Amino acid sequence: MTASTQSPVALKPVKTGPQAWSADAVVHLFELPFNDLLYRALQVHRAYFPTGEVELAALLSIKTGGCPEDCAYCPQAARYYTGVEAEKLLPLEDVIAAAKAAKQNGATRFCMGAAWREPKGRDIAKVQAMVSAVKSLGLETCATLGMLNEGQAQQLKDAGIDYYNHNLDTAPDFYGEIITTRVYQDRLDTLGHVRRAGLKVCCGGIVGMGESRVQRAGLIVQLANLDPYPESVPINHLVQVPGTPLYGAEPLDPLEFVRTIAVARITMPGARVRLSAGRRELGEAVQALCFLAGANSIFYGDKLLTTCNPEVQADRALLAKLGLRPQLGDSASNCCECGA
Ligand code: SAM
Ligand code: DTB
Ligand code: SF4
Repeated sequence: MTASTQSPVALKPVKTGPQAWSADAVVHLFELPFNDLLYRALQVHRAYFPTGEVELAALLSIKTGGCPEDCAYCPQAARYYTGVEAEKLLPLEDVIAAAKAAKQNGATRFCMGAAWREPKGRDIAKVQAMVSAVKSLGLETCATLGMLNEGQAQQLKDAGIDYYNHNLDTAPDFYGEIITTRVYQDRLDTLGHVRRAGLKVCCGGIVGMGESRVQRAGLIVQLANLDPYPESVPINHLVQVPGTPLYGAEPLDPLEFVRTIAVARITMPGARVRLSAGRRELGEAVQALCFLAGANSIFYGDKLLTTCNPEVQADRALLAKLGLRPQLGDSASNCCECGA
């Protein structure tokens, strides 16, 4: 039996690697009958993640609002009147308190987000202290701070960060409709700096912004052909926030969102595919389909950065109802107060 005819369960679970997905091949996946697509995605998911646990990633906005960029989806852009006020960088103690609470709730990864175009030198030093403190609690660390240069990526690496989140957001040919204050190549450059510094990459995008199916496929092509593809792939469903240009956009068919998750799973088989923003709006039944389609990570906690996420109790109940087990951390049984 050749590799291409082997059943997926017999495939060696290689976690990352180049795939060279063509645009046609990815569009073809999107166009499969729904059940055929989900069946393929489920096979791939089972082969690469036999135990099927769901990662719980906590998210904290360490610097909210006042951002100079013009991302049309974003409530934190200073130029849109969304009710989000600009705040200062959180003090270290607040970040530590949030990380301890997240760990106590069962999260294994802690992501710190800042509404910056890019961090300044003095910002990085403060974030380095946050990363070290959170890591010492036994949590995986991630930050999303905007564009990074090579030196900044290395500084975060030196502080012990595990992942850097920087999204491509959409397909190259739709990008200009959404953001004009930086170009696609800027994002690819940051991802290159992150990779070369030896960090794990968390990179995904948003769907439901008025893009076409071919453009959704175009985003997946970009992600899957990163070499290696990201270890972590957040797929956000646009949260429509009043005051942003995308408020009132034509809503995406929820089954198209499920398809996007399935295609991400098939094309990036070893990645953590995260069902990210928009879960409240999707409801439980669509989320259940997303888990079937290969999502194996969620943002966990009552708030995303500025918008609402399902409540922790509701997520626990949903996972229990579906018989899905949360991923345990290396030191999940440790006391978060004393590290014992
Ligand atoms: N400022 C940094 C940046 O843009 O890289 C980091 C924070 S930014 C809020 C992180 C990501 O959140 C964006 O790239 C986008 O994918 C996602 N996001 C922001 N607003 C969203 C919304 N309203 N709905 C869904 N996803 C959103
Ligand atoms: C990602 O892809 N989604 C998260 C995280 N990375 C930083 C952010 C979602 C933000 C949703 C809008 C808000 O809460 O402001
Ligand atoms: Fe700023 Fe990031 Fe929001 Fe864009 S997505 S406006 S860069 S906070």
